[in-house]
Order: sequence, then structure tokens, then C-alpha cells
Amino acid sequence: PMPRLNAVISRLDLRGHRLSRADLRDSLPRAEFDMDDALGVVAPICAQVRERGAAAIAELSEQFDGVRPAHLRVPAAVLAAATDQLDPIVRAALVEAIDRTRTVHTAQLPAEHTTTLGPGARVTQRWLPTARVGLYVPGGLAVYPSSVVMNVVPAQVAGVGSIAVTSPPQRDNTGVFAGYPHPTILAACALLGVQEVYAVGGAQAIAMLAYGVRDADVDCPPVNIITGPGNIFVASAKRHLRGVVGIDAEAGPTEIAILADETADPDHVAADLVSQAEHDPLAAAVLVTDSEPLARAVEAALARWVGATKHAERVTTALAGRQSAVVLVDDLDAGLAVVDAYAAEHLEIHTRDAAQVARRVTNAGAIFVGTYSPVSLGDYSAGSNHVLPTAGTAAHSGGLSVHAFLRGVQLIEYDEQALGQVADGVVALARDEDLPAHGDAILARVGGAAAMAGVG
Ligand code: HSO
Ligand code: ZN
Repeated sequence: PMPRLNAVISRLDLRGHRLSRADLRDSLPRAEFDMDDALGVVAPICAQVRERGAAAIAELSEQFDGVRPAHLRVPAAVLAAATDQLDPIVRAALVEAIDRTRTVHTAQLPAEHTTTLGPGARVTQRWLPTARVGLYVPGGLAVYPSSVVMNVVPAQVAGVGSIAVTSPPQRDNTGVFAGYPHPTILAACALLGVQEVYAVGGAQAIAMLAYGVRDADVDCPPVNIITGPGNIFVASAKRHLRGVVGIDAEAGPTEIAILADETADPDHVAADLVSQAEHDPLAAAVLVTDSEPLARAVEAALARWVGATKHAERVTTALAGRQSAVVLVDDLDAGLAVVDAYAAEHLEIHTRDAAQVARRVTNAGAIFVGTYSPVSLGDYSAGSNHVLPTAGTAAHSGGLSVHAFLRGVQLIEYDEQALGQVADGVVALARDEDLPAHGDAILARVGGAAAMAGVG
């Protein structure tokens, strides 16, 4: 083979290998992301916020964000100013994204369902929203007003009554926005009707939401659930405080995998790999294909796209990193085995019969079908959610949805006769577990006085 000098992205040739899923998982590129290291920083931060509240948060913001906002909670007038100065085109785009996201998430709502197991024996499955949630919106390398939409909409559709959003203070903001989160983030909150917004980022934000903070300037009651992506410190704080609060899936650096055959458009493939590499030098971009000509064409296209893109340095680092590669496989079946083993956050299908191929995928956070459904569409305006499982966790978790904010609660309603029908069985199982008082609780109702002999 020709030597590939100065390659933009490395190649992994799996042709001729028949690897098991476990071996595939080990040989595929993936970023090392050690959250336990961050815990040493994060645990004392959480303890400080718990003990000293707002004063600790202000000091930590100064230390980590380089700015101390006038108020930890963004004043209503600042939210209003953000909506007033919002570019009308961006405003219309946000409204469109909100509408589509709301439509899709409304269709996720599960119905209450009652099962009748016999006369007088009913179990009802209810779905209740959690009372109060905290949503983290990142604001480091990039700011994400779109993430406001992706977190707030499912919570609202689920029926959550109290929603707090928090996002890091921006050092470069000027005028009324000085020391507050990015104005478009504030405007997105206001458009969604969220008035409780905090200028707090990092691990201190997660601690604030989990423990609550109350002093003269700020009253943030503790939340029941925290969702939303963040950097390694945010993720580590969420892991640390899980149990104190409910937490969504952990989100690491973003990933895109593309399964393509020779029918794929190399420019579309290259543009999409670059689009997600733009997030983070640790972002992963992986092309899986059975076509060597396509692989070559994409590598050439990548060189062109990388040269022309704004965040070329970040993109180059991400594509050259050990987490990114072009993976060559024997055929489509082998390609499907690779993408299932990888379990990408985002998977695009650029093959013949893409819809059918997509149905065969079993592990992915979200699947983008065909050349006109790029990840960028899903990042903003498809209606789907962009908070998705990374680092292979798509093998056991799904993306953010209304379900994250709902709890299943069962209503058990039996009458005397129906209890009598199943009494012998319950008593037998209770005795078998050596928990006879459980059986007695049944017999006290339906067994008559004789059955209580053992008690008297
Ligand atoms: N691709 C990111 C989400 C995002 N992209 C926000 C642009 N803005 C993680 O799914
Ligand atoms: Zn993105």
C-alpha cells in the first residue's frame, strides 16, 4: 500500500479479520476519558458549596470562569434584554427548533394504563413528572443555546413544574450581560418561559442544584434531577452527587460514526466528520466502509474541508487523535458489526437502502438515515434530542427524552374477593422466604379467625 504521509486521519484495516464483538470493541478507536482524576478537584468544590453556599460559588466562578457576576441568579430585566436584542433570524430559527422538538417529545408521552387481572383485581401504571429539575447548559469552548431547547422541552412536556437552568458566566460579555451566560442562552430560556436562570458553571453549578443554596441574594431550592452535558468536571460532579439527586446518562466528548458504501458522497461524509470534530479536540470521527475508493475520496475531501474550516486547529487535533479513524471492512455485514460494537453517540448511514440498513443497527444514540439527514440537522432542528449517550454507553442507555423526567408509579387495587383468590399463593411464597408475618398480613384479612391461630 502507498504510504500516507501527513494523513488527516488514521486508517484501521479490519478486512480479512472476523472479530467477535468484544475484540472489535477493544480494537476500535476511543478516547481515554478518566473521570476519576477529576474527582479529586470536584469533591472539595461540592463540599465547599454545601457548606458556604453563594459565597463559595462566587469565589469559584472568579477562579474558574475569570468573572464574578453581580448576581448568581440572572435578573428578569437581563433575560428580557436578551430577548429584545436577539437577531430576528436566530429567534425564528429557535422558535422552529422548539416547535419541532416539542412535537416529537409530546409523542413520547406514555399513556396511563390499567390492567385487570381478574374481577376486583387491578394494577394501574401511572407516569408522574418529577417536581423540580436543574438543567446544565455548557458554555466553555462553545456556547449551546440549542442545548437549552434539548433539555427544557422534554422537562416541560413531561409536566415538570419547576425548572432551573444554569450556565457558566461569560468573561467576554459586555453591557447589561456582563458576567452572565451568553445572551442567546438567556434568550432561549426566556422564549421557553424559563425565568429561573443562574450564572453558575462547572462542578459548583451541579453542587448548587443538588444541595440548594439560600442566602440574601439567591434562593435556589434543591432539585430532584439534573440533566445536561458538560465538561469533565461537570460530568464528574454529577457522578459524585448521584444519589443526592437523579442524574441523566454521562456525556463525554461527542462522537460521529458513519457507515458508508461506494454510493456515498465523499463531500457529505467529510463535511459531517468535520462538523462534529469541531466540538472538541477530543471529539471522535469514525468512518466505517467496505469501499477503499470511498475511503480514499473521503480522506482527500477531509484535507480540503479541514483547510477551509474556521476551527481548523481543533478539528485537526480531533481527526488526528487516536479516537478517530477510517475503518475498512469486508462488506456491509462486517460494517454493521463494527458500528454495533462501537455504539456511537451519532451514527449516519450513507449506503444503498439506508432505511433498511438503519433498521439492522442495534447500538447507537441516534441514527441519521441517508445523505439528507446529517447530524447537524439533529443538533438543532430535526425535532429529535441532541443529548445522547457517548463512550459506548449507547449499548445500555438512550438519549434524553420525556422519560428522564417521569417516574412510573403503580396503583394496586384489589378487593376482598380478589385478595382471597391469590391469598394461598402469597402465604406459600412468604413461608418459603421464611417471612411468615407477610403471610399473616394476608390471612388477617381473608383467612378468618382460624388462620390467625398461629398469632394468638
Ligand atoms: N453535537 C452535539 C450537540 C450540539 N451540536 C450542539 C451543536 N450544538 C452533541 O450531540
Ligand atoms: Zn454538534
